[in-house]
Amino acid sequence: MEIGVEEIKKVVENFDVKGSSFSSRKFGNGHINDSYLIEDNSDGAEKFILRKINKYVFKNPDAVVNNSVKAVNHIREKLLAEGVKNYYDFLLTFIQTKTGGFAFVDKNSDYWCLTKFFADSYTVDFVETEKQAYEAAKAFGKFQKQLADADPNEFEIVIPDFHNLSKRISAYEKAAENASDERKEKAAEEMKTVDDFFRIVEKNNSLNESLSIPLRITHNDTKINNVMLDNKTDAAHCVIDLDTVMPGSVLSDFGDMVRTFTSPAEEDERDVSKVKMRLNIFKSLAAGYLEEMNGILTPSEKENLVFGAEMIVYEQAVRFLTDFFNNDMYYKTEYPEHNLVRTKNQFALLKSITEQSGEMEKIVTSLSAN
Ligand code: GN1
Ligand code: MG
Repeated sequence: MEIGVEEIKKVVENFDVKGSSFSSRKFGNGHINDSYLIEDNSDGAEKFILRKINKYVFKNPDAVVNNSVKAVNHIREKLLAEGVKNYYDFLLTFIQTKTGGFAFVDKNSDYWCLTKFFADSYTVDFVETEKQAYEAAKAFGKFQKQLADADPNEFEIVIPDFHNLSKRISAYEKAAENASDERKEKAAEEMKTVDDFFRIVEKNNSLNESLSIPLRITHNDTKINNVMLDNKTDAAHCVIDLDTVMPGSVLSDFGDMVRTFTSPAEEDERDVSKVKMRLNIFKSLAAGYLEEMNGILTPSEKENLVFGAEMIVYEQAVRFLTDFFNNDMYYKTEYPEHNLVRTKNQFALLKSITEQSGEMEKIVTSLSAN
């Protein structure tokens, strides 16, 4: 439901901000939470992002806020120890509410968070240049590196089994059982593709059983549009959207970068002939990421980065298809077949990745040998 400007203003007034006259507009392309760009008109200088946490997706919004703030505090300490005085240029700043705490809870029990907006920066929904891929991947790598010594036990699980592929498959099977015949007929080919790539689920299960991939604090939504890039230099200011920061595996973070950086088209592009894994962009991505994380990753993590890409793109296709069968309860959609279009798009990308996985492996091997 669309929220009026006046209501937004009332929410903002609960935060510890100086101004008294605010304007707002809807912001960003997130599928889950609602975001607004807030401008403080009284002194004109300050801009903020106000976000309402989606209660359907995040059953424990307190955990979302706590994890985000914990991650930011941890990174701030790191930057200060390195002598970075303008740490706020490289880190999200959460604004406190007037009563303390970092979330305002309204009368509908909705949670709202306010963060400072990065001036002179931009986001993209698909990568245009190798430099953008390099910088954004370096930013996500740095984020993982800065949190590498954080204790995973101190972070809460904001969404249980978020990247548990077997459970995603079970949810998909259940949704397919209950789906309308019409939706199932439309998705017949994609249902077959889920089965055709089942080896990914099997490999993932055996990797999990081997316990060779350590649990780390990961971002879990490493989409290209979750990095703020500098207007002038394209260097990354910082990563945003910390809702899903929690214990996880680097394979899924790396995989989600490959998913959202390497295709020249957005994830809901209907013309799947435009969807492909661009090897030059992958190379820049891997270079930026490994520049930060090469010294930290275990051999098994490095060996499985490319598999992480296959796994995440497959998982995302399955998630979109599941939601299509569930009549679009989870992701925001703009038309009835939106989730099916996204599924087809992701499967086209998966095919392109599997065709080039040998080349991708070679790139990772040579970069991680440095
Ligand atoms: C959701 O919030 P947003 O749009 O950045 C989703 C991700 C998916 C992504 C697909 C909490 O991210 O896991 O990869 O859509 N977030 C959640 O674009 O489910
Ligand atoms: Mg998100």
